[in-house]
Amino acid sequence: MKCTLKYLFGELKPAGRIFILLMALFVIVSSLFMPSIIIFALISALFAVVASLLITHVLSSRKYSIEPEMTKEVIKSIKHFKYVYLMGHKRADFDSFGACAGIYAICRALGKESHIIMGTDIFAVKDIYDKFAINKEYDGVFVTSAEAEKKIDSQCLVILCDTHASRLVESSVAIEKAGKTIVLDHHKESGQPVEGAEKIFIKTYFSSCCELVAAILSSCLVKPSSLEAEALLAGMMVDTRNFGINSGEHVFSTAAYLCRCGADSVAARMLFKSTMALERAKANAVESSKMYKKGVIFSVCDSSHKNVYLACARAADELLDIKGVEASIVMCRYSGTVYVSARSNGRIDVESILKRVGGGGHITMAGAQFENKDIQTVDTLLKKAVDEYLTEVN
Ligand SMILES: [Mn+2]
Repeated sequence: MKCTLKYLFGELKPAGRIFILLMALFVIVSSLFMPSIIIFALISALFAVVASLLITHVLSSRKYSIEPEMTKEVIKSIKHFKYVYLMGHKRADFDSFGACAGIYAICRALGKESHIIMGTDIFAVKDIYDKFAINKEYDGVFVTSAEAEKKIDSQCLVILCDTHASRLVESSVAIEKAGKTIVLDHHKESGQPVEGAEKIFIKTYFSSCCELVAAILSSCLVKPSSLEAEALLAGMMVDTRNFGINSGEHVFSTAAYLCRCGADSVAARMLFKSTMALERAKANAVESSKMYKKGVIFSVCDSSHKNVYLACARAADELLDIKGVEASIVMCRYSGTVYVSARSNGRIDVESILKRVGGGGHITMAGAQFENKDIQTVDTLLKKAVDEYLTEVN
């Protein structure tokens, strides 16, 4: 009985609860003044209860139609905590940024104060970030890592998007200080996972973290704003290389859903405009590339550009468009660190190659970083990893 009552009142929406209370009041009043219609009133009340239960059941089963466990956990936790902090990986990209913007929409719908933590290097997402920054609706939403670390305590929930590796997290202090951390990622397990995260959801069948977040949004029937939908679409476009890879029916239906929410695909495409310096660095990397073996091409992106690793990633993308290239591996060195971007058309598993040298990612897209090593040493390590991989698969 206690359970039934809890179910009746706990699961019902406020309107359903008021409806039941009104019916109960109707029964009491009619029994006092018009005993003859008690039976009619009781039947009406019973009917109302059954109808409300059915409606609630239909609504709740529809509510979490996609990834019910993950969606339920995210919603339950957001409701439970006083503040929510959303965070991506270091050197934010469109996917981590878009995913945070999508979760922000859920927090807003649930009336929860939430903030998006922005690191120091936001070059890659500057254009979309600026669109949010000039919009008054997002006043005070973005905070720096230092501000967040000061404010976060046990009353705060942290949701980490697009990575689960501790070395890539924007702020590990935020996770340490928060009451709870949930991780939403689509990358294969790579490296040491973040410590102190209560729930880690790694769903590798999603093309991007943005697609994963869009699934949560549609599952809990929260509509993102058109700008948030644009950020989510941009994230999906980056991780699917403009719908060139990992783009099945589910990716296109998610893109259609985001367009229905107001995302402008042309505006999203415009976000990818490059700078002349980056394009030059990319072109140099493409020109100096050398085929290693079995369609694996190597190159070095030689530039003093502050964001050379972006040119490196784009060069790796572009090399894949060359006939005969199955996988591309591009290296660059910036402030003591060697960055590696690897791409593949799906026939060579670059994740398996980079995992051997401490990197991670996906079959078609992977990366690695090496501190205190020179390009030559990294080049040798990578070629050894390629050899090992090729012997293993052939
Ligand atoms: Mn991603």
